[in-house]
Amino acid sequence: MSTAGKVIKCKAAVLWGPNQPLSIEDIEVAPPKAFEVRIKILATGICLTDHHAITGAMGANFPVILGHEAAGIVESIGEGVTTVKPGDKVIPLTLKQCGKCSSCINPNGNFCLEMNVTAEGAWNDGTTSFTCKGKPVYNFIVTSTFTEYTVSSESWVAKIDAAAPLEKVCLIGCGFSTGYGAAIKTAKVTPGSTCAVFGLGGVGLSIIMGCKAAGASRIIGIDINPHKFERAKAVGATECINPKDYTKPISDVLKEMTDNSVGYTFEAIGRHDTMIDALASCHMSYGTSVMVGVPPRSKMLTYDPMLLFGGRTWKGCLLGGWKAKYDIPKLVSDFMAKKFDLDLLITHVLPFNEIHKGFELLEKGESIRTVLTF
Ligand code: COD
Ligand code: ZN
Ligand code: ZN
Repeated sequence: MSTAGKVIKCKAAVLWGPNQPLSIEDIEVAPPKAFEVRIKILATGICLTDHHAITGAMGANFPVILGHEAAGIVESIGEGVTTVKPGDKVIPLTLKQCGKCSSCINPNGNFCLEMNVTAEGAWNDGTTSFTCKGKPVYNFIVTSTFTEYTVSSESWVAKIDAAAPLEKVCLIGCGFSTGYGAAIKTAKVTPGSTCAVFGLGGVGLSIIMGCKAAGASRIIGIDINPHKFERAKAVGATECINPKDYTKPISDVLKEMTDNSVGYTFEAIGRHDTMIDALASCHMSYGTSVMVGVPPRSKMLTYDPMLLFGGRTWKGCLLGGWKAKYDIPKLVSDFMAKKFDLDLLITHVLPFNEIHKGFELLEKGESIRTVLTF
């Protein structure tokens, strides 16, 4: 029996307030209105940003359904939707693409200027698509994927290859694309170059995969936790170093190791001191450093402008710089063509009802990515 046009009752993990446990609840999901898409979620990763929303480090309206790194199948579409249809495999997007604003029409922009309209977790008319116990439940970055069904807007949904394994390509919705794009799309790493990656969590590993795919000949991983080195080497790092093993600044260590030839550096930790270290570690004249880690909120950074005076480039990026609606399907095709291996990032696969265990693994630093399946 078709569910199109009807309210769907299903299970979702609802967060009623900051620092509360995620609660698996029965919720109602409204049918998609004009230009909306209702999606049956089949796999979702757990990302650090979801954890930030639980702890309050990232703002959200409550109650909320978190989750933003997923893949699923379109269940039904609202009036006017033309780019996806029921049955299509899709990835819900955390960056919309209106296709018309100055950012969308520029080949180098991916941060659509219309992004702020849905920042409150409700639609433009103030409504939400979810209810639980008679109360409206807000969405998270328009994705809300810790639920069996979600509703998104057409410009926030990308149709992907019908043969794609959803329990793997869900990572292309956030963490993988962020790191891989930082190397390929934002830094535009060149073949034969030397790269250094600060922070060897899931984002750092994805950066390494991007550097490798771009043809870098040396990729140096840097982390204060040497347990991270093995996996970093498995995804493509040619060597790994621990700043704690040296007394001199890490930028000097890298300079000596490479005969002063580090073309690209990446910061995937989210700390001011390592952002400066990464900047100082790329070549003083032609080097590029990309800030990928989310900087601490509302804190200013002081740095010596001489670091840039010689010609270095300092950049940042969101979702690796990809134009989400257009580039995410291409990344899925690249995965299908075996250009990279997502299995190297997936350390755990759990059923959705074990979501708490997934967050515990994240808190203890035991997982790179946990994928929840429905
Ligand atoms: N020096 C070297 N390594 C360090 C240091 C230090 N001082 N401090 C910590 N580290 C290491 C840790 O040992 C760890 O291995 C690594 O840094 C960080 O890894 P994780 O696993 O904590 O984090 P990730 O890889 O999941 O990445 C998260 C970031 C911290 C990079 C976070 O800022 C982020 O998610 N950035 C992506 C931003 C983005 O665009 N997201 C899209 C929307 S969610
Ligand atoms: Zn994320
Ligand atoms: Zn736009």
